[in-house]
Amino acid sequence: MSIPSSSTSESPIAAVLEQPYRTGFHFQPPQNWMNDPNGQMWYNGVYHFFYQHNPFGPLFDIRMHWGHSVSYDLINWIHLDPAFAPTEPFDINGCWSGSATILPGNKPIMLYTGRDTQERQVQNLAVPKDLSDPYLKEWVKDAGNPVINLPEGIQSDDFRDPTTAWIEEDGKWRLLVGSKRDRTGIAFLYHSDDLVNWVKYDTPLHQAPETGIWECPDYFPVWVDSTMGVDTSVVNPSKEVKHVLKVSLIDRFHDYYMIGKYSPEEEHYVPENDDLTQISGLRLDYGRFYASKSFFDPVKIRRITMAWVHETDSDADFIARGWAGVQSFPRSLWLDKNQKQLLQWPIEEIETLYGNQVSFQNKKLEGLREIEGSFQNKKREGLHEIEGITASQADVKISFKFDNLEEAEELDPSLVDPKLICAKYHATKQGKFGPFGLLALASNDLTEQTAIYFRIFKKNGRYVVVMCSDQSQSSKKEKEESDKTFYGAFLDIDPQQDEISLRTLIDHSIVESFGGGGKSCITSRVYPSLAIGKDAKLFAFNYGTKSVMISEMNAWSVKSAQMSIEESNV
Ligand code: DQQ
Repeated sequence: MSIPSSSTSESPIAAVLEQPYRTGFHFQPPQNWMNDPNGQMWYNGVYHFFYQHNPFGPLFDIRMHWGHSVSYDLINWIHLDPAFAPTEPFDINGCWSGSATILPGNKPIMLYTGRDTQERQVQNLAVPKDLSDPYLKEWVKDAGNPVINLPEGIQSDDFRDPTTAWIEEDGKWRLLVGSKRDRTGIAFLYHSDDLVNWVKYDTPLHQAPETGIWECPDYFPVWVDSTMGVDTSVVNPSKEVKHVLKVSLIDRFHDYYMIGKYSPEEEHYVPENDDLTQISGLRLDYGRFYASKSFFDPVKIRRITMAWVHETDSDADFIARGWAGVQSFPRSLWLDKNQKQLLQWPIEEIETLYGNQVSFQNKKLEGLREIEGSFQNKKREGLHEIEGITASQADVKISFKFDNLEEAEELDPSLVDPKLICAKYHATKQGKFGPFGLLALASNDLTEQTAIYFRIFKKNGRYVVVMCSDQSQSSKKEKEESDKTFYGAFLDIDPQQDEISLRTLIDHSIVESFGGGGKSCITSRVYPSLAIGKDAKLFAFNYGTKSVMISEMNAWSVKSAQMSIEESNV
């Protein structure tokens, strides 16, 4: 179907849509507060996206609603009225996060957390009122709610965010609910014959000490040898699968995941990288990306995840803007060939928004003379401007390579946290092999820029690649008004063999980067005051003393998606 145009200048929300930090192709509701993605699914030709929402204002309100938008392509969105409001004794204090499950016979249901009259967290069931409504606008909450009560010994506010349910060989449904006991994070496992009566297993599916509450658990199978997605409920898969358990750790505000095997006989999960408590724990994204939730897309046989990209400025800014919260661009995810981590990549539908393209190959960025201290780029050295596209709304793919890395600097062995490495070796500190990468949302005088860059070190006779996002110069605003953090991740590649590739989606106030074909991802939320709209620039750069070859660069202007189509216009 063709999508009609969204709100125009006569619309009351038009002024909001023209603000400089509104995104062009990252999902946002027309106004007010949004946080976690909830209950995504594809049903009868339509993608549904629900989200934690305060429909009355731009600040978090514990009495959450479920916002609801639908789409035919995951790019353009039709805005609907909230699907759930806190109205019943079992959710009167808030309809919190939850997940969709499509039952055999093609019937969707929703399981979500309610905060009841006594502010206890309980799990509730809801079904669409009218399956023939293509947008499933109205939902009926089950009269028997809550379907899962707070377990004994668990604090009333430590029990939430049910996963998509899955069916096992015994024909029974399973689901997980996030929780904690003292500082031990827990994924409780339940089973049910009918999705209404649930019984908890004595032993959780998995738990880990010193991780705090596990919010928004996400649990799904991945093929060991394919980029395609697997339905959560696959029974007797035709090929080998592993299972991913993702948990959102609020104490660290990051989404961690494990890859492992599910043992149905023992009803527990055996992770292969159980190091959630360590700095080396795997994360979906090393920047701002929280409460992610994935779903299986049967149309293109893929698994897609999205996450809340939270603001970093103040409540006063949210009020002035009239909104807060952005969603990450939908990402396909699958298991890397090495079976040790996931790969993530923006869904291909982004190409429907592509405008002008610029490209080049084999461009050398010469090494710069050695300088003392930080690089003050008054002479604009080491830069190559990428012109001819809208630099504030773009998709950029660039690959770098070196001939010989023998002279790489030794990495101080005491530096094990990549975030601290990035803070020490920031974007304007010269090295040998790096920093090199992109300067996104840069002002003409370079006083504002978000650098996404790499450095190559040697450690124990091997090469180590560090990927960083330096937000210390993203905005001229004061620290209190803007996040000046450095984000960092190791990139698991061999820079002698592999090119170092970077893909970055730039969208006014969000910079979402994928290193090494999606091995390490870093999302930044930034508020430039000069590098806005047409005044934003984009550069490839190298401030290292060694030359680097850009083997290939392709960049596209990305047109605005229609994010707030009113249903009456469809
Ligand atoms: N947000 C929801 C909770 C969830 C948290 C409340 C994660 O259900 O645990 O808005 O951001």
